[in-house]
Amino acid sequence: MKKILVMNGPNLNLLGTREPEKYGDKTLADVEALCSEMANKHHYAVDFFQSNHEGELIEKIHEAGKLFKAGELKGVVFNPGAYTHTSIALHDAIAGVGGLPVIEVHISNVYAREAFRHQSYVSPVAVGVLAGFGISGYGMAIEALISRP
Ligand code: CA2
Repeated sequence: MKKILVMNGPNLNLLGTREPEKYGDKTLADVEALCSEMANKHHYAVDFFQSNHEGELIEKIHEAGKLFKAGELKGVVFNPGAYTHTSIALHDAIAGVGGLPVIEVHISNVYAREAFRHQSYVSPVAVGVLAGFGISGYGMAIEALISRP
């Protein structure tokens, strides 16, 4: 079965434990279950990965690039957390693997928050961006990825 990689960056392992007013009360395990259900419905499998380390996220993108080229991966749904707003290295990793479709997801509407969250280094190398739909955004991103030719 072809795969979709769902990646989450720093602090998203804390989902559902604090700040429910910003990020809701669902946990990362709930996000994984939602993603698997959505993907399985369309006969795709999900590889789910979270890291608090920029280098590990970069290495996972490199690995995803290889799997995409081999025809084993449809693409990536990626919530880069705060690295969205800081990481030229993640931008370069996505650009560097060439052609890997990445959909950027944010649980909160980053454009309705602090100005420093309005800049994304990932958006210019993403095929699309979803923000502000809570964890449902992950499901929407999976459907968007699958509907791509
Ligand atoms: O809205 C999003 O999904 C964000 O990517 C979440 C990041 C934030 O830095 C981005 O600007 C927007 C923060 C993730 C931290 O998640 C926590 C969840 C619960 C409790 C504490 C942190």
